[in-house]
Amino acid sequence: MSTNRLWVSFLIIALVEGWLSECCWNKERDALLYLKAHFDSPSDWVDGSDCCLWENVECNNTTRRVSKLTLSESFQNRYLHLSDFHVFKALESLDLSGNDIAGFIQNKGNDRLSWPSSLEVLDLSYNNLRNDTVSSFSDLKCLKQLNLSGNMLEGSLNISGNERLLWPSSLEFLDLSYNSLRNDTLSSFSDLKCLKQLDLSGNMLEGSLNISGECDK
Ligand SMILES: *[C@@H]1O[C@H](CO)[C@@H](O)[C@H](O)[C@H]1NC(C)=O
Ligand SMILES: *[C@@H]1O[C@H](CO)[C@@H](O)[C@H](O)[C@H]1NC(C)=O
Ligand SMILES: *[C@@H]1O[C@H](CO)[C@@H](O)[C@H](O)[C@H]1NC(C)=O
Ligand SMILES: *[C@@H]1O[C@H](CO)[C@@H](O)[C@H](O)[C@H]1NC(C)=O
Ligand SMILES: *[C@@H]1O[C@H](CO)[C@@H](O)[C@H](O)[C@H]1NC(C)=O
Ligand SMILES: *[C@@H]1O[C@H](CO)[C@@H](O)[C@H](O)[C@H]1NC(C)=O
Ligand SMILES: CC(=O)N[C@H]1CO[C@H](CO)[C@@H](O)[C@@H]1O
Repeated sequence: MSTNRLWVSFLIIALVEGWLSECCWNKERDALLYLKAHFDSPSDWVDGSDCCLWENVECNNTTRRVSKLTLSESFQNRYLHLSDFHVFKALESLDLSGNDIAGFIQNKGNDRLSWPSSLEVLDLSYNNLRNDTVSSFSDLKCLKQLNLSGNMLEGSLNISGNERLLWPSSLEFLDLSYNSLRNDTLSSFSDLKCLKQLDLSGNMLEGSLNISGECDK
């Protein structure tokens, strides 16, 4: 009798602590449900279920934290609140392509625009981003792939006055195709020591493009 009672108490505690259910983190599920209000998210995003099993969500098998999120062609607003993504501390890959996003907003209290610092792959292709949004990527120390193809980046990407544009130095793949960049953008790539692939097709590059320095690395 008392053994049974002990066993039942153990079961209850185990369930409450989540030991027996391999579930995703509550905080991350709540954040996904919050995002659902702004994106046309898949219908299997429902409260109470394991968000690691949801469509367009992938988790790390060990930590059960969200590691990959696809929210393409589904955003309903023009401006994205970056703070909505802060809870995803282990997010490595984020696909926000084709969403008509015009810019990013940080909630009050933070003066800088910041993405989850764990990001390695960020796809923002086919949005309406202008060149002043590019500075928000400079703090991403792990970013390897950045896709900004098909946006409204123009000119030299010179952010404000003399401020020099800093791309994350970890970048390996940078896609800037189908924007309106001029050839003086090229000087901003000189610090990219890990760059393996750069796509500048469909821009307004003209004149003599002396990029021998980039290729020698
Ligand atoms: C899962 O997370 C652990 C701990 O952060 C990490 O060591 C591991 O590389 C991750 N696995 C994958 C497949 O990313
Ligand atoms: C996680 O585990 C599932 C099932 O075992 C497997 O299909 C998937 O590839 C694993 N994911 C990662 C990132 O290792
Ligand atoms: C960037 O996105 C475009 C369109 O979504 C795609 O065609 C292209 O292959 C992507 N580039 C990279 C480097 O993944
Ligand atoms: C950025 O703009 C400033 C002032 O307009 C100019 O002096 C500087 O050369 C520009 N830098 C680049 C890399 O184009
Ligand atoms: C960019 O294009 C202009 C106009 O054709 C040319 O004068 C200039 O030398 C070019 N700059 C570079 C860095 O190639
Ligand atoms: C390209 O730039 C390098 C370094 O600035 C210079 O040594 C080289 O002569 C230039 N090549 C051409 C074709 O202008
Ligand atoms: C230096 C540069 O190219 N700046 C441009 C950034 O984008 C704004 C708005 O599109 C342009 O007015 C600037 O000329």
